[in-house]
Amino acid sequence: MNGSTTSALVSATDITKYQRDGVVVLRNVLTQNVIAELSDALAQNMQSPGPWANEYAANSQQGRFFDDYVNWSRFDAYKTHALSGVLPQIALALMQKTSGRFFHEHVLVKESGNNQVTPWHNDEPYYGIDSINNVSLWVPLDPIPEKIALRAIAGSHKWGKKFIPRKFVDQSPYVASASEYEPLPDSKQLDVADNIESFAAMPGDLVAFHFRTLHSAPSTTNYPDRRRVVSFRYVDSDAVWSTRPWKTSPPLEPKELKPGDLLTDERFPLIKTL
Ligand SMILES: O=C(O)CCC(=O)C(=O)O
Repeated sequence: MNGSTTSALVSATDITKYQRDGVVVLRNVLTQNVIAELSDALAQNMQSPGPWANEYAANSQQGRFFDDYVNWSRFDAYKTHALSGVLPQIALALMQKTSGRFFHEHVLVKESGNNQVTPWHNDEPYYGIDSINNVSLWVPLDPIPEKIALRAIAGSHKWGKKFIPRKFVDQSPYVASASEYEPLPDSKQLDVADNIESFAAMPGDLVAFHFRTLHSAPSTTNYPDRRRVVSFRYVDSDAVWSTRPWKTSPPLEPKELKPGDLLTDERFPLIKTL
């Protein structure tokens, strides 16, 4: 059997929407207990950043934009909720698979008064893996009103284009040109693209999006609170190790893996339907 069954968490309509649009919001799928555990882990993570943590705030006059990733083996709550409970089951249901792998978690914290827009981008060109069937589960730990909501261009995962990634710190492209890749369209053009969906959300909700789906998020310049998010990223069992014409993000070492190898490596734990 290929597909997993639908559940109270993910309806057939959600799965159809995800596969058609490459993005869907799921409401009230995480308990406040899970949110509290992830919030504690994130606080510890900010106290003890990993080697690949970043601060994107341009100067000390504004709130932080902190991000970090691949810390799940250091913080139990990340690991527990990445590998058991509802998140892997939601990922498998959306991918319509009975097994897959956890890729990594990524935390993104914008404090009040941060002027950094998360630029329009899709995630696939940053990653050192190739995967057709995958999903990121963007889990907000704070209320996300419309003015700071994640935006996504529905259907962009099927555009069949490979975009040169942008640096979050200044929105510049990683490289001027690269074979098979093209520059991202201008942000102002994407801001008015057809099919933009915007996801105001509450803790307990999540936004699921495909690695090829273009997405962005506003700054918190005039927003009075912080905005904490953990994105949990999953792939199906067909995902393979790959290279890019630039340093990948996260900058994982190949170790034993060669391009084209399945991700049979303890860094990418297996997930299965219950
Ligand atoms: O939360 C954000 O600002 C962006 C999130 C994002 O780019 C991601 O999770 O891939």
